[in-house]
Amino acid sequence: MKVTLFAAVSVAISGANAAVGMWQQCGGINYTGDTTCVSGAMCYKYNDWYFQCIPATTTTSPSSTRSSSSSRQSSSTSTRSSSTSSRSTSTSTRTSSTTTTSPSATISPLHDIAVSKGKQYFGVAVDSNELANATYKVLLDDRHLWGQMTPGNKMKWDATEPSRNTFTYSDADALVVWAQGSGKEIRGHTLVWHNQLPSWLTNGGFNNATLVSILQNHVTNLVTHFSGKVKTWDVVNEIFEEDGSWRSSVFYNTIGEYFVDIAFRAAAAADPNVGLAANDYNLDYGGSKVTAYVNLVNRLKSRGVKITQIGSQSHLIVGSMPSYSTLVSNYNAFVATGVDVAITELDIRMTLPVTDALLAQQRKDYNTIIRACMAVPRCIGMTVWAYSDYYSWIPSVFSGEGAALPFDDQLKPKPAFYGIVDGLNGITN
Ligand SMILES: *[C@@H]1O[C@H](CO)[C@@H](O)[C@H](O)[C@H]1NC(C)=O
Ligand SMILES: *[C@@H]1O[C@H](CO)[C@@H](O)[C@H](O)[C@H]1NC(C)=O
Ligand SMILES: CC(=O)N[C@H]1CO[C@H](CO)[C@@H](O)[C@@H]1O
Repeated sequence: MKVTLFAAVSVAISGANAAVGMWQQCGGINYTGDTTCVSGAMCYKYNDWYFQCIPATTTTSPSSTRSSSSSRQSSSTSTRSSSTSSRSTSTSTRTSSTTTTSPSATISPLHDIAVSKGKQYFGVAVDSNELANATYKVLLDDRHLWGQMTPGNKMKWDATEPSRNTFTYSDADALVVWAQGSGKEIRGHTLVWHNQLPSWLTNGGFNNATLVSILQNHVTNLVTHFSGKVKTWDVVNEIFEEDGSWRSSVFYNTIGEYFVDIAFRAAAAADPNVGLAANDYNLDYGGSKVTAYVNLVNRLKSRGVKITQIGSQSHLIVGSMPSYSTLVSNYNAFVATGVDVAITELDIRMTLPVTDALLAQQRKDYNTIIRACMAVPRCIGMTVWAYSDYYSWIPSVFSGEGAALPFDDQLKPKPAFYGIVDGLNGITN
């Protein structure tokens, strides 16, 4: 997709009769409302069709790059915000009214921008139920927005080997077929994790030799099945505690730390071309957990075990972010061991209810981590853990928290989305 750069942007600083609230629309073709923002805000032109009140103190350069758009951001936005229950109706209206352009043409193409700046992809986690939602799928299908997908659950052990040596791939295969059809590379997630294991495995009481063969069989089966389709596997997931010690799991408790070597070796043998990652959360703040992974990579390499990437999940909290320099230094610590790094499960949650101040902070926080990845050449890509708050895992796991993703539950881009766009373009919010 062609990305048109706006050299000049209309900016109207708020006056005494300010009327439009922060983050609300203040201009654009077909927009008929007030064009003056509340005090402290300025009316910022995202494209010909959509101007929004953003903090006047923002350091965003007015010359920031935006994707060109020629469709109906203003009309679709107002339609969308009008009613929750009419979502599907408004979407079909929107779709049918934009016969000459993609329905998502007003949304900056994150993947295309990331690639144009030297990254491999900008991606999104997906689950089977989301593919059944035609409304959600419109943006999900967009290969310019998302060029990579990670299955949220369907490649995990409980989904793929529900009873011993019986492998079920139909759900995962459907996700793979869809991803390939919509121009997305695939991250396999995940071969070995202490959670979402079938009970035959956790309660089996297997001795070391038997569990080693079960582990090898599982890894070999999955990697072989998806060979040529999965680009990189999360071979192990969340194997360390916060203090860098080994996490208790059926694998560690029975086999010892060599379960990691065994899994990586089996994966490499099954597909010599696939990328092999260790993935974890809370790698954003530095400290013992980062050191544990740096040491792990060095140990694996010293034993001749192939590992190509550290995945930093980055499930983060609005206003509690690591600094830009901490993020960059963590990524560089991984890269120094000879592996790539990727941001694999990004979301930045807030304590509900949503406020303008939290949305503004969330924009800055997304912007910070995206800029950090952009600053490290071997930070190869970024993946959000679903794109809309409607499908976020956060509210079900963190009581009273949510709104963690760049689109709201009506699929309207939030300030965070524009923070990502700016971050990809190296612009500080
Ligand atoms: C589909 O997704 C939209 C927005 O994410 C949501 O409003 C709608 O309720 C979903 N539909 C179903 C059937 O889940
Ligand atoms: C289990 O077996 C593996 C493979 O032979 C070995 O590397 C590991 O040390 C053994 N673990 C224990 C606890 O004996
Ligand atoms: C609903 C509406 O007013 N649509 C108009 C939006 O702007 C275009 C281009 O100026 C017009 O052609 C539409 O009629």
